[in-house]
Amino acid sequence: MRKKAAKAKNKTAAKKSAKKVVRLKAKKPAKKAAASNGLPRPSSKPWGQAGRALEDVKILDFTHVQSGPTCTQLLAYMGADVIKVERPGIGDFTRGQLRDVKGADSLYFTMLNGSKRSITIDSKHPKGKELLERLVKLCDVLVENFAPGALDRMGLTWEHIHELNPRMIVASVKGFGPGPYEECKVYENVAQCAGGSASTTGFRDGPPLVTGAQIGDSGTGLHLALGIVSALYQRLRTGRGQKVLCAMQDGVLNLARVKLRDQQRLKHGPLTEYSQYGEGIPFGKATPRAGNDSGGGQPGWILKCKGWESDPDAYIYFITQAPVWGAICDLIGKPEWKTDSDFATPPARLPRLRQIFDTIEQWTMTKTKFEVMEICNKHDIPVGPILSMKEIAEEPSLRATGTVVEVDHPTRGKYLTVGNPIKLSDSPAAVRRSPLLGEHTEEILRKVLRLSEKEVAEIRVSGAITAPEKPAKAAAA
Ligand code: CAO
Repeated sequence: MRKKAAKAKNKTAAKKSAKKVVRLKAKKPAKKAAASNGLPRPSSKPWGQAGRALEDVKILDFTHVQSGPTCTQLLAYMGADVIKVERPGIGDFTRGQLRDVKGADSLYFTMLNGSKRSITIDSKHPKGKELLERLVKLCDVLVENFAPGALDRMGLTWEHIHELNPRMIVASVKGFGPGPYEECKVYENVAQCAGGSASTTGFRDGPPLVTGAQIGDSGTGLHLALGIVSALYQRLRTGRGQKVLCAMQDGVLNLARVKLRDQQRLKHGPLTEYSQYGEGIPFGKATPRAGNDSGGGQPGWILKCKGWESDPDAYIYFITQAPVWGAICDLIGKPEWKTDSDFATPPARLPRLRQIFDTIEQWTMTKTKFEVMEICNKHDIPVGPILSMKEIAEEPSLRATGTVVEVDHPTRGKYLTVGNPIKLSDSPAAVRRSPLLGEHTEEILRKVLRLSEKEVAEIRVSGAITAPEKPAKAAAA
């Protein structure tokens, strides 16, 4: 009996555990479904061969100059089909600006419009308007950086676009957001000044300075690209487009946020990491210009290296990061500073930064910037050689990663451009040369808008895509 009972017990246990197994098995697919979040199965294609990130996205690109084109070029690198609309016979104004090769599109244009297609349409011509409306219906995103009101004057108000295509995302760069300056035209340096960069750049005893990096134009273009990709993602849920606005003033301020941080810190005392603190110079009411002081809590400065007398770029940025202070002292021949109470701790060093950097410079001046870099990196000391654009253009590692790319152009020959600085492991960037003015007009009319030969011929003579031509018969007569 006991045996029978034991057997029965075992059977029930076995059944229970079987049920458990079954239950576990049954749970698995449910778990899988939850994890998939409605996404397709992971592709089994080799990395980089599953299409590109924005492959199915069509962009109607009304951008010009720098801010907007930076954005759409990045989207094109990510795989979007970017159709750049340009005025017939003129195009993006920058095609002819800062021209270095006679008759060829300028580097200003070519380096901001790679991997795009160009269609010429006169947006003020009735037939041109018709073509644009058809493109609006087909595209996912319209990007523009005209002066305020210009798009509306073309008849492409948000309401009209939304009516034609409720899924359309309309992305704009403007100089300022809503407010007293919203009607103003804005270029790079205006934005650097209005966004707080210029007042905080330069030396304390000199005028405000603008930076070489185009944080107003290219910086805002980057912000806009993020806005567009986010709107595309939201559209997957909502099914509708939205307006994306990036004001250049806001973009610059976002990049200068550490200076707004310092503005607020001023209420509570001096900014001790600024060298003016160590020099005993009182702070005013606003964040001052900090020369080459580092923006973070680890003091740094630009120091001369061997050859500085003749080479304007023989300098290095040197950071006296606290954890490697001992190594720095040994390198520069000041081992006693490791224990000297005037130098041993970061707070003790703050009033003596000038003296410290002058002493480090005596050492860096005996070496080239690359030698300093090599020696310091062995000790984990953060330093940055001041690289000239010539050195960057010739740097093999930047070529190898596709950050600097050489492309061939039919009228200017080979030129260097900046490839995609954002590397996606499954979506390698395809960097192509910039298009000639209207190079893809007919291709787009035929293949995107699916117009017949007759329709294309009619448009050609209408003056909507080129300067009006005489019809063949009239020309022959
Ligand atoms: N067909 C017909 N007309 C066209 C056209 C086309 N395909 N493309 C553009 N145009 C017209 C526009 O309709 C506009 O005409 P209206 O003023 O009569 O409506 C005109 O060309 C030029 O537009 P714009 O005012 O934008 O150009 P601009 O050279 O006078 O100003 C800029 C340039 C950059 C100051 C201004 O566009 C701007 O403030 N943009 C927003 C901020 C920005 O992006 N600045 C970055 C510039 S990069 O440093």
